[in-house]
Amino acid sequence: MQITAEQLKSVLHRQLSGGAHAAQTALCAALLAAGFVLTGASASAQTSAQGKVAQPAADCRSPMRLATRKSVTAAGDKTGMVYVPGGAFIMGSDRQLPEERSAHTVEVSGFWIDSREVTNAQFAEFVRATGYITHAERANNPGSAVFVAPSELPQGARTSQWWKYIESANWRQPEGEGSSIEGRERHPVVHVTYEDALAYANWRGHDLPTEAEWEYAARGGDREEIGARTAYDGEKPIANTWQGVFPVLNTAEDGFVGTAPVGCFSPNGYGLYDMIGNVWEWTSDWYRRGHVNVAAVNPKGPPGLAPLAPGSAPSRVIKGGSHLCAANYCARYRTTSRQPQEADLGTSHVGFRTVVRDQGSSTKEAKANVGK
Ligand SMILES: [Ca+2]
Repeated sequence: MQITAEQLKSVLHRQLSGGAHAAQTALCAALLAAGFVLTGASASAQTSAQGKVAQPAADCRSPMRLATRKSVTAAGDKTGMVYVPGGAFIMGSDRQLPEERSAHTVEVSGFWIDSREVTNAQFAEFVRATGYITHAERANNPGSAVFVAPSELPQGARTSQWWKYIESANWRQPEGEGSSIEGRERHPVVHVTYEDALAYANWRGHDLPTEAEWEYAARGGDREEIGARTAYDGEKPIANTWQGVFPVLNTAEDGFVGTAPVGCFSPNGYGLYDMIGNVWEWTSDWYRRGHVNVAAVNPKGPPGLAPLAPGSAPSRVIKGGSHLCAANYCARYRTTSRQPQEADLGTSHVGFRTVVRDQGSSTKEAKANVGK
């Protein structure tokens, strides 16, 4: 049976939900019969809709600015950061998912933010300098959550069907024992908890962004609710997300099955890469469902909250979506999207970037640094 790319896109555009399981099952059976390859923990490449092996974007493996960076050890060093001028914007959305409501006016002061997600190479430099041991590497509670594609389309949408807690998984070996980050030095570091991310940020003299700062930066200068950046320009992927049928079929039309090296897709209006897709990013806000509809200046989110589920840790807000977000599941690859993440749990699709609050930077300095 032949399935064309147009037919696949037609199905995806229906935004299949969990309630359309029969349709998903039929689609998967047809796609498998047509020669598609299922994703799997050991998969390194996928068969595309044309039957060819999907390859990363050609210019993405070449050395770029990161390779020529100075060593990042000086506290407050702004190498690799851009300045985002302060201003007001509409935070949240009344047109999307319930947790994004209510849209409200927020003003943020100017700040510096990493132009790219923190990489394995950068995190390794921090660990070498400090001897830091991440949550997932600690003897009292080792391990982290790893996405493992099921061999067939699961019933319902229970996350335990594709998330596996692997005791040997950590940032050094993202898929557990036997895996490594060799060749992934420029990929975003993953399996870092909030505490791990904050430790790295503090070592650089930086902080983690608030949700308001992150969302404002992700808009790239677009202050309104409508028109905020997403993962697609029409039908063309412009960020690393999941094309196909999550969690079993990853066609990788964007060139990447898992994480991508940072900076492989076009930057937003501030010169920031991968704000949408690749990995979710930690913010410092505690998670609550929805926004309070009150105008705010430099909001920091609610005070510490109770766990969302018994026995779990309180959750922070993560932003931007990841390589696992598909049209039929998650689909949170928008600037206003948000999700809770237990603060003490790392996963294979959550990373971070850092900020420096420097309200004294001049407009001239800001303009000079946009895109760097
Ligand atoms: Ca992808």
